[in-house]
Amino acid sequence: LAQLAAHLNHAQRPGIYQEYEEIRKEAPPGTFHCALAACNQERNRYGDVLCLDQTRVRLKPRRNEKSDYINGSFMDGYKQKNSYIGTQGPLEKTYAHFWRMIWEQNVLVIVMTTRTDEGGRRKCGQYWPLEQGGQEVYGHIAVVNQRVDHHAHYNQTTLELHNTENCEQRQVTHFQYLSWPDYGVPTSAVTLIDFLAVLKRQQRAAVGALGSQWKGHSAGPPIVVHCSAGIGRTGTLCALDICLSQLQDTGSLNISQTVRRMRRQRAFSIQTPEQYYFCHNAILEHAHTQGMLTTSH
Ligand code: PTR
Ligand code: PTR
Ligand code: PTR
Repeated sequence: LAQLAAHLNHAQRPGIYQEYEEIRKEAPPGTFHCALAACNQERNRYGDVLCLDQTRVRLKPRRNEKSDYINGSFMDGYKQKNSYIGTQGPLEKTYAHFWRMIWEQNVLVIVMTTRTDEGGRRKCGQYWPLEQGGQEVYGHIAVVNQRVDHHAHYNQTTLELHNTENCEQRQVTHFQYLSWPDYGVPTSAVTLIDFLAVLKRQQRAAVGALGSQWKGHSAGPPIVVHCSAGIGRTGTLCALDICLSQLQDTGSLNISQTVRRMRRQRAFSIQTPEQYYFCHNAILEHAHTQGMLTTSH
């Protein structure tokens, strides 16, 4: 831990930026055939943010539908396969795909780290009913907004999903973090790390409530994380989560390795050198507030 502190304390911003540049130069280890297929173009929010074929989430085949494509990728967590699905902010044309993915992957927690509009531009569609009591139907999934809780930095919304084909019903919690502009970094590391803790608590509670109904691994189904493109803020949040878990488990961490591994699954994860630097700084700040570092800087 002392070593880590020394590393973080002495790591100068230019060195960390340089390290990020090297990571960014590495080509994604896979193919983008499906994401590039002509019929799937309208399913990508950004023409230059595509999913690797090897890790993309496939929608279950349906009659009369030719494509199983959604711009979303499975991402491993700390010692856990498929902890997250990183995905783009849904487009109007993909709302129904998004909700199908949520249903098919048994998702319990959705994390949104963008606002729908930023700087006068649409960053993400309004893909869920915003108002308490509101209801919308997306393909064969009906979504009811049961309750909204407003917190200083995020909103927490309880959604009830109805599958109109088999009449099953489920609850999903939607979190929207409000203090994080795109290409930027959050206004406060501690606030974001507190937010992470809230997400994990909710996931644990929801998996626990499923009891024996849930047959997958103990951490539960993937947590869906999205921003606008689903790489910058999404990658930063997931990288932080992984590094903090590793730190807690082993007392050490490796940010560059975590980010490299992540980019092999969700290509282009972490979009700017500032976001990469933020990961370092946030962990250091966290370690200080937790009293994990005895040396001061
Ligand atoms: N990403 C586009 C490009 O590089 O060509 C430009 C672009 C930037 C398009 C932002 C849209 C943008 O925002 P939004 O899709 O959220 O409105
Ligand atoms: N081509 C887009 C652009 O740069 O405008 C791609 C893009 C958009 C990349 C947003 C990252 C973005 O940020 P985030 O992944 O945090 O939404
Ligand atoms: N360099 C540390 C050591 O002395 O073993 C371990 C370490 C490695 C700590 C990397 C932090 C690291 O972060 P980054 O991968 O961003 O350099």
